[in-house]
Amino acid sequence: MPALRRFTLDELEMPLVEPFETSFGVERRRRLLIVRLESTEGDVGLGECVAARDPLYSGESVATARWMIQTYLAPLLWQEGLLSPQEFSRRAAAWRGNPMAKAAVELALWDLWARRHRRSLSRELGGRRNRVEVGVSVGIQATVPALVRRVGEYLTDGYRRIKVKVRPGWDAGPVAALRREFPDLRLWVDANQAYPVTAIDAVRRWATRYGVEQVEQPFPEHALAGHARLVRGARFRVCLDESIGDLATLDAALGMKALTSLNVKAGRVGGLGPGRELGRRAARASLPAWIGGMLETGIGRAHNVALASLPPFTFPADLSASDRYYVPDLVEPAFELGPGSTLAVPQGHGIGVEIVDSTYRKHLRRRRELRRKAP
Ligand code: OSB
Ligand code: MG
Repeated sequence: MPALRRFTLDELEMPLVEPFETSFGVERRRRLLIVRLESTEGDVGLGECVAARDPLYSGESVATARWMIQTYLAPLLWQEGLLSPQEFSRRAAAWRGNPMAKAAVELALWDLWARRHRRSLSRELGGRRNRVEVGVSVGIQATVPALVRRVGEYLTDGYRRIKVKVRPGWDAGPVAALRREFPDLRLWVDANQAYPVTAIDAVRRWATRYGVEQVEQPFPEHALAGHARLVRGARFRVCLDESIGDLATLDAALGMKALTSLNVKAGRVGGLGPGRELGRRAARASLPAWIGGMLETGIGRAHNVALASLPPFTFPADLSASDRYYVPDLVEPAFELGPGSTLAVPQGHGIGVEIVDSTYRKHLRRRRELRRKAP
């Protein structure tokens, strides 16, 4: 029976190719944690934590995730042989919250187990596609013409679905300009909870008028009833992201008809297993689901692409080519946009991409070996 030999927790700082601005702030350099596990058989597994330096998107941050992993999660892996990802999730569920910290470890276990089985992560998870359809998420820009130019460049690159970040004061104007310039554009927007529910009529008005196909998370995460009101009679889809962290909440939201699309992020919901469960539950309810992103490096992107290859995830993912985020990326081969606005699903063992050591070392800020406590 194999066991764990090494648990390494790294912190890196990666400069984004351009700043990414959302309703909650601007990110220029991403601080991130990487979990590296090594078994006694010599197999390795990698996981990326999506918690950001500051708790703006959700309550977690790099610091809380580090503390959670060191204090509670790593000791679970030292207790016996090699835990399966599912068993890890069951045990980790004893502690409330902290899904991003849990996901970082869970992702590394999936990679490790897939490599152990000499299978791709996609196959290990039950993926069926060799390529996944993707779009691009465009941050808030300095001016409307700058946004139009940026979107035009992404369309030229080959992206066929564009999601733009919106917030009060950066919505009807930019969206109108995009519709004027690109009449056939498949346009989604994401507000990251920036509107009060009282803004419902205004949101409905510009989204309808400018042919927005999907409005993501306009209202606060707990405002399910507000989202349900927006769904009623809407000519666009209402997508929930931050609101849906677990199956019970998805069931509640489905019961209230509070969503017509679901953004699943493995890194936000506790990992690939929980993400797959959300996708399956959505499919059973005929709710379209798709894979979101959190500006991951090629490590987390590889996990997300594998999850996106599963049947329930039918809408184009927020997973773009490596060069939209980091140049160079941390891994090889980097992700490149292919025909029909797609990314190839890596077919090698595990996540199917390998760390480029020189790049990784350049961005490494801190390394910590988490050892088994003395008995
Ligand atoms: O809400 O989807 C979001 C990035 C950081 C935090 C939240 C979100 C995003 C994105 C980027 O939209 C998606 C990507 O990784 O390309
Ligand atoms: Mg979102």
